[in-house]
Amino acid sequence: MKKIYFAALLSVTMLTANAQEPNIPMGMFGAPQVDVKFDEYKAAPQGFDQERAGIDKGTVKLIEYQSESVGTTRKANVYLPPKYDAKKKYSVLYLLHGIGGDEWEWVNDGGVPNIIMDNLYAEKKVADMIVVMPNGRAAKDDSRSGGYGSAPAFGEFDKDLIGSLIPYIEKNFSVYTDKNHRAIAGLSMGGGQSLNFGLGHMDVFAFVGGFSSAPNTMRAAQLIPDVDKVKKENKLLWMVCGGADGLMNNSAQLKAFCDEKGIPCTLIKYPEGQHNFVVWKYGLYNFAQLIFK
Ligand code: FER
Repeated sequence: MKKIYFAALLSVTMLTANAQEPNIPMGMFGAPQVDVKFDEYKAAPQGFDQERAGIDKGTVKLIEYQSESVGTTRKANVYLPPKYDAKKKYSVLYLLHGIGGDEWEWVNDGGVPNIIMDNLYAEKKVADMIVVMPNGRAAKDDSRSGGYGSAPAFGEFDKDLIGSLIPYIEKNFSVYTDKNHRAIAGLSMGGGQSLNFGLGHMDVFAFVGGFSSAPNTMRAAQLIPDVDKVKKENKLLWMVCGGADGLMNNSAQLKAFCDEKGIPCTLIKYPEGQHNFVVWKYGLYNFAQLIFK
């Protein structure tokens, strides 16, 4: 029942114009209308998201920090890789949730980021990194009950992220503190946030990923006012979206712009993929292997 309600709300919202909605017609049922050349889809190997016996495991820790912009104590989950060693230095991936989620969505609702990362570590396919999963709803009430009404709070989150969370992480964990060791990616609303904040703050993040990014994604010409700057400063702009996801245009309009301007950018269409963790797990699995390298 909840699912049906959510799907109905999603399609109604997609057809309703809002300030950040694409300037591109969404078409019947939000079908993709931007003509774009997708990058090659390569399936993830069987078992990439299954817990494996006999390998070292990381841990997920809930942290609390004082948010200057929101004025409250806020929470985030932090994945520390197997054998996290404070004598070493790690890069940081900030991994954001969707409109119905919070700091627990990736961990508890089917994203299994710790399993995906543990498996990648065991196969030596990722650089040393920790993964920070914040609450992206920058409001005093940052609970899931906010629904679509909390969309503006998602837009405010960069102030909290850059002003309070990043400094907290850099003070309390053994991590590098420069843009070349920070990445941002997320699912749906979190994908839009990652594209907006990642490209909007290229002095903070060099690696940017959007998985099934939502209509909060800014239009490409606004997002990338300076083509030369993004070519110089961004090290990775990587997106995936399900082929059966009505939100494809948010990613496709950015990909089309980048292709036209010669900006390196990846957009993979997950075959028949819908708006769910099948696509988002694939996103994390691939994005994590491309960053900090
Ligand atoms: C919308 C459709 C989808 C929208 C947000 C979403 C703010 C987000 C979905 C998600 O995060 O799963 O029109 O407007």
